[in-house]
Amino acid sequence: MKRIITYGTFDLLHIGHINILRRAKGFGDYLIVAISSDQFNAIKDKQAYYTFEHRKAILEAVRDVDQVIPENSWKQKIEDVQKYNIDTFVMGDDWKSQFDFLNDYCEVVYLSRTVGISTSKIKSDLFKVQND
Ligand code: C2G
Repeated sequence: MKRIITYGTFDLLHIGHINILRRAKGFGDYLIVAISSDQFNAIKDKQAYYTFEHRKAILEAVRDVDQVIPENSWKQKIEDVQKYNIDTFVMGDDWKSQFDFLNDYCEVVYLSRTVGISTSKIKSDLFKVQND
């Protein structure tokens, strides 16, 4: 069984998230998603609309996702890859080369982002609609 892992905030789940999850699952049989805790989002300077618990429950309902774990630190990836016996690490290519150090532990794959959608775009578009 090939095991895949990916990381992110996954706030206000949208087609860009679904595309990367579906494509990541295509590399194997079991997909683990590490979602940023609310505390780690503060470190990433991201204010998620949904709490960690809600983002976790939403992702757990996504067909391609087999397990959701918390991401609490930038430093946990090597330990995660070993602990969960990961074959392939997948991220969107906005992170290209940032995680190449994982090549010593598993396959590292960067996939093209879905153009034209992001959580911040959703927030700013809704703000505009509200204020038109
Ligand atoms: N993504 C995508 N296309 C988009 C938007 C996002 O492919 N239009 C991908 C990102 O490249 C990432 C994943 O969806 O692989 C999750 O994106 P975010 O929730 O924005 O996660 P991020 O803040 O990039 O956190 O340790 C890694 C970090 O936790 C990644």
